[in-house]
Amino acid sequence: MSDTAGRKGISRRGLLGATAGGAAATALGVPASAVLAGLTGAAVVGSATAASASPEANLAPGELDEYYGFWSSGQTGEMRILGIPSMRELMRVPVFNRCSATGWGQTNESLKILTEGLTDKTRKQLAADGKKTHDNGDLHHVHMSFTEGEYDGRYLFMNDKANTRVARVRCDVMKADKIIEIPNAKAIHGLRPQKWPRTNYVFANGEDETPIVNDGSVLDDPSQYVNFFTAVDADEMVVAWQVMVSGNLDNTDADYDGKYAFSTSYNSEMGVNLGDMTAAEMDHVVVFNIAAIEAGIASGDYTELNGVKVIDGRKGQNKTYTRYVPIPNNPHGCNMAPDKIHLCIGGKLSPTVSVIDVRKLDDLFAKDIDPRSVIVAEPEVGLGPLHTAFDGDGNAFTTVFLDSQVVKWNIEKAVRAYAGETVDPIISKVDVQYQPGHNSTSMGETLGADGKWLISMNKFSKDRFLNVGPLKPENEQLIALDGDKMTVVHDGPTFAEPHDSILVHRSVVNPLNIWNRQDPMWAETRKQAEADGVDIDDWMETIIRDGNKVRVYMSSMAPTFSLESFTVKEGDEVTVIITNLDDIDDLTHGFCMGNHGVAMEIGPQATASVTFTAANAGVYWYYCQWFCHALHMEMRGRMFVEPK
Ligand code: RUQ
Ligand code: CUA
Ligand code: CA
Repeated sequence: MSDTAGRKGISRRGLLGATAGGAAATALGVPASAVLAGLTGAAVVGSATAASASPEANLAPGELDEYYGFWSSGQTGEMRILGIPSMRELMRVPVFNRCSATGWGQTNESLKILTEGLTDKTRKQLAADGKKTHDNGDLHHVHMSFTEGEYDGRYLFMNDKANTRVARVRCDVMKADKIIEIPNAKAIHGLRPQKWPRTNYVFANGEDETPIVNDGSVLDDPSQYVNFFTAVDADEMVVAWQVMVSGNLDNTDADYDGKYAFSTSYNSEMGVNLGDMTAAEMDHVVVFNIAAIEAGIASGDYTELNGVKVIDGRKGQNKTYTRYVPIPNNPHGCNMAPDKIHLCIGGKLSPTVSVIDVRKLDDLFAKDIDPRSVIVAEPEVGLGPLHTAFDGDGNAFTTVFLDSQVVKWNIEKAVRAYAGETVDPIISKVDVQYQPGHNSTSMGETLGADGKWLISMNKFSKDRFLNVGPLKPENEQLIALDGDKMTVVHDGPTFAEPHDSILVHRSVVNPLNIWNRQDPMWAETRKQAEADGVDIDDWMETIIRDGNKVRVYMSSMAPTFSLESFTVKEGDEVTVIITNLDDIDDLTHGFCMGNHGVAMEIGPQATASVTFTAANAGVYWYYCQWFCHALHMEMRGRMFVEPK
């Protein structure tokens, strides 16, 4: 199947009518794969239900998926890659977490990425705890870079709510290359790339309020508490500017014109407990005027705070930068429709989705019109609306947490109903299991929304799976979109937590199979090797002593390390640098130093290094911990630690 053919509307299999046939055949005990192979083709063509356009979820073994799913993992702190529609988990990419398998958080290359963007306060905190980096994260939102409203396959950006960070993952190797801590803000939650003209900025919301000067002199004076909206320069991965706002910030999105960004706030009250935070009838959405903010920065209308240029966009301040649109009650999700017009805000405590027409925002800023007049629809969708996804036909899919449903509704009809017409915008509802948070549609946050698949990411699985103890998996469900119908076709248990995802057509993503030797990931290591007179692109078996620091250079080629053994002294700080000289697809080696808590991945043509202390005299085996060869078990060697 050509990639572009599968992208719009009906799949090849849908055209063949294999879906309806597959379901019928499965009921009769015929494997769906047999139907796909055309074995029962004649019966399918003759079937009255064969006209169904419902896409086929079951892939035969070896068959490739049509979409990449890029998944957040919540409090696990990693990014995950799934194949859609099969829902097979393809890869876990450690980002904010410490990874036992790959050595992320331990190798010198990953530690550089994890530590270079930290603030001084965090360095102090880590040093106090004897740590180099945080080893946890809370990764909620993964989004791809855009060019003119379409995914461009360059980068994925993601937040860490736990430790106020933003990370970027390179799509060519699927590894993080930049991680920065955001100054001033606390708890980066909502995160979205700019869609138009390209992702120059990544917008990031600080969810938690703190005193402007957070030095321990202020506790219970809400008037001194603020929150920060951050624009990260997506190319350089540095903070471009921040806007100080009133209320807190939850989720964010950007328009398709490159003019505005938006953030929901559930705590316009600036409360510090549940009662306070839910006290007001109305909270708000903050609208950020990008060009005005850039002009304000350029003209010097900012305060410098911890090295960041901060614009004051609080209520009652300069209204050219921000506007506050009142929204009922503790709003949450913030999703821009691919019609380029409608921004959908999930009401959470209100059963409504508030729809903003972004074409009215120019007047909101220029003419000071009533902020509520930019609302053009407010359909009642059910209890606990959280997030909204879209197809390419003007329809929206909103998760309703308390009702445990996904609700399909038509945006245009909702606008007409709001204007007084008697028309019901609700098209259909489907029960999901249970309590959905985010949902996502195939290509749904781009101009190429294709309305084929919907994922409902549910916070609870309850009775859907075998009991595994008090801690249960969550459940993400694949829903086939077929005309007005939504059909749950797959339950997928996930470990903490299927927070959010994007479904990206595979034609957009083209990762490498083998690392490029000149990759910047190990540039520092290369520099050190050059200083040591070692060529890391070639066979290496060099040991450099530099005081009590020892650098051990070796190569790996299945099934051997170039060094069968090396000797150091008790108390030495040992750095092992390995280049994997194999340049074969899928031939990853590992290095694990027994009883030292040291292990790492070395991909084909990659260099990786790790530093540890040889604290105890004796013989220690190191081994390849990535199955690579029939003689993988024999791929090992000894470190001899001489007594002092
Ligand atoms: S937010 S469940 Cu962290 Cu994405 Cu809405
Ligand atoms: Cu090399 Cu296993
Ligand atoms: Ca509130």
